[in-house]
Amino acid sequence: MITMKRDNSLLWIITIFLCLEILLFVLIYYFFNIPVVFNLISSVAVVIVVVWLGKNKFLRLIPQEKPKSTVKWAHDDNKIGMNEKLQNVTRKMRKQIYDLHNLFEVSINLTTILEPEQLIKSSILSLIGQLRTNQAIVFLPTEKDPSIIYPIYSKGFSNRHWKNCFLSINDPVFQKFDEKMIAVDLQKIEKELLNKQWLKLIKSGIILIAPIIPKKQIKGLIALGQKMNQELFTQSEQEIFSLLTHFISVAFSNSILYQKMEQISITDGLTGLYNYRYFKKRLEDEILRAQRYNHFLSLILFDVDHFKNYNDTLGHPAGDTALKTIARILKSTIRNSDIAVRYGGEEFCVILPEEDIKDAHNFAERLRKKIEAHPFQKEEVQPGGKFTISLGVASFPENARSMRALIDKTDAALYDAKHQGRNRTCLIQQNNKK
Ligand code: GH3
Ligand code: MG
Ligand code: MG
Repeated sequence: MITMKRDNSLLWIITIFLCLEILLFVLIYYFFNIPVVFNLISSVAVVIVVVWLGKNKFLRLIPQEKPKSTVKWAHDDNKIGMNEKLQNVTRKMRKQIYDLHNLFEVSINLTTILEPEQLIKSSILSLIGQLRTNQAIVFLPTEKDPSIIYPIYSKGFSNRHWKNCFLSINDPVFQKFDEKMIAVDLQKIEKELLNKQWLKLIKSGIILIAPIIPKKQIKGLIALGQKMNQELFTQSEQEIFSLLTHFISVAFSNSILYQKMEQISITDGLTGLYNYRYFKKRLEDEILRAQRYNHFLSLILFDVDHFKNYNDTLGHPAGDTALKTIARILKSTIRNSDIAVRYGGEEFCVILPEEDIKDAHNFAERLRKKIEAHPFQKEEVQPGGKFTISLGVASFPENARSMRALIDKTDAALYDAKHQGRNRTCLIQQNNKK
């Protein structure tokens, strides 16, 4: 501690000097009888003025350290210790603010990703960056069985660990994740891991695990390997991992919902085939692709024969069932690359990329025969006693060079099929003007 003190030394020198001067004058007067009264009075006056000025105005204030006693040193030591502690707390708080800021940014980024696969990849990268590890893996179920999860994407782990690896979400370990979803250190619960699959995970180097729980229901698992600096994960890092997994769970649930909505917007509700909106966009894309790569592309349009009669006789629900059956037969006939669409009402169409008119005609005939052969409910009510369809076929670039022209030509071919007696396939004629 530093205090301020007056410097009186100069004052004392002047005072002593003047006192000596007075003493000298007195001695001169005493021994030599020389009148020095005036000198004496003036000297006394000077002394008084100097002392007064020195006391009140002109003396410097100089800094001075307090005398050090042992008691005060101990006190200072305490203060230095406190300072260090405060600095440590400040450092920790700064790091936490930095981590929270990063977490906030990462969470915002993740919620903007609507494609589930892209989301999983970005999540893994975020985890690796935030928690300074170079190993992370995500387990998710397949569509078939939501209760079994498999490693679907990993970074930093050797793939050989994940051969035949799967976990059941009904495993008791998953009960450890309470509502707070705090991450679990696998090594700490090693004794409770009865399933061999968990031991595989430990062997592969997994340390922390946290569940993907979008709506209080476990949908998957995220696991982390060792930190880059080989140190243990701190409590706060485990909390960050839990928080991030929570964000990922919410973002994952949103992306699945978005995917479903997107699917619904392009799907026909009754038959599950693509709808007209998707058809238009997809045909446009396929024609562009066929143009770019010089490929064929065929289009088939078909319509149920005398469907009004079927509906009127057997009722609308029976008609709906028949439409669903057509869709099922159609799906079982197309290749993966073909696009089956409910064009509207009882009309359907199929886009056949890279198929020429001959292949498309073969496909159409195969489909027509399948429908004709299928025992539709009470089909004897139909004229001719059979439930049948008529089909029109046209091809790009043979019959049409634009999307609109291709649709018109296919429609014209279907019109021909109806007019030639139904239950048949017609190709567009080069000279067909309809
Ligand atoms: P054509 O052989 O000339 O095609 O005769 P059609 O009776 O099939 O033709 P029309 O256009 O006269 O009748 C189509 C019928 O399809 C009328 C309509 O009630 C029925 N329909 C359209 N959409 C649906 C649907 O979603 N469900 C059911 N049950 N019927 C539908
Ligand atoms: Mg029709
Ligand atoms: Mg019809």
